[in-house]
Amino acid sequence: MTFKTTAYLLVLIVCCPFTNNTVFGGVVFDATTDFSTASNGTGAWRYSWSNDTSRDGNYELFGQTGPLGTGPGSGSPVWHADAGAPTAQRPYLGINTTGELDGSTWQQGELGFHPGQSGGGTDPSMAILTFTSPITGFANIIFDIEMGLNGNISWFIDQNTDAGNLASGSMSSISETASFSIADLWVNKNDNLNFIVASNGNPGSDLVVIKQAQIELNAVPEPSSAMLVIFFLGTIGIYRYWSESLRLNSRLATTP
Ligand SMILES: [Ca+2]
Ligand SMILES: [Ca+2]
Repeated sequence: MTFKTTAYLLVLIVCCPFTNNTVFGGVVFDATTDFSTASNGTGAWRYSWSNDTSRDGNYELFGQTGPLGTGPGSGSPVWHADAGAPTAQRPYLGINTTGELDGSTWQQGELGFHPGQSGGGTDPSMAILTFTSPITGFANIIFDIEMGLNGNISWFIDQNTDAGNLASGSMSSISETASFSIADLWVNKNDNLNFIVASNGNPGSDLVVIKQAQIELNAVPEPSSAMLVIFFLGTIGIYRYWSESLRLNSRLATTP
């Protein structure tokens, strides 16, 4: 076997494993349209809370659903922390389905969350909207929030824990807004992107409305496209080499 043939065969061997990769890219996840009170903990989005303000990435899933007991969005089915009807002073997260405003800017159809106070006490607490990446790749994130009441909150966007903080800020008056966007953020499969609202002191009137929370995921650029080109060039090369050899052989055979 000549050097040329060996080289072509090596190209084929290297390229073949890359041609079966599944293409997964450009998929958009939207926290509002994807929201569900059917289950928590199995989908791309999860809804959690914390009894303290440690952003350690270890948060308690909301285990209860029920109609919000009082205040803006009253009557809307929300995820919350306690058995029984949720009160407005405890952590909750859900969509305003009733259109009840009660002095807030939380419109019908919008996702809102409230950090509340710690269970059985008055210490600050947190509400957390988590997106878990189903793939390794790049994420484009758009996140817009608005203060729904005259509370005082701090917010954070962490990749897994506070060590991976991407952005933070605070809001202290109704209708105040905050925005965050990032392009091509590297995420590993099962990385958690945590959108956190903390009560920042007094838990009263800490309603935060999510105007937009979208994540577009793009898989790592597939080696298959580039490798397929090399694969086909290699195949053509082998064919040409083989046909040239045949021609040469037949010429030699007919040479007296
Ligand atoms: Ca914790
Ligand atoms: Ca507060």
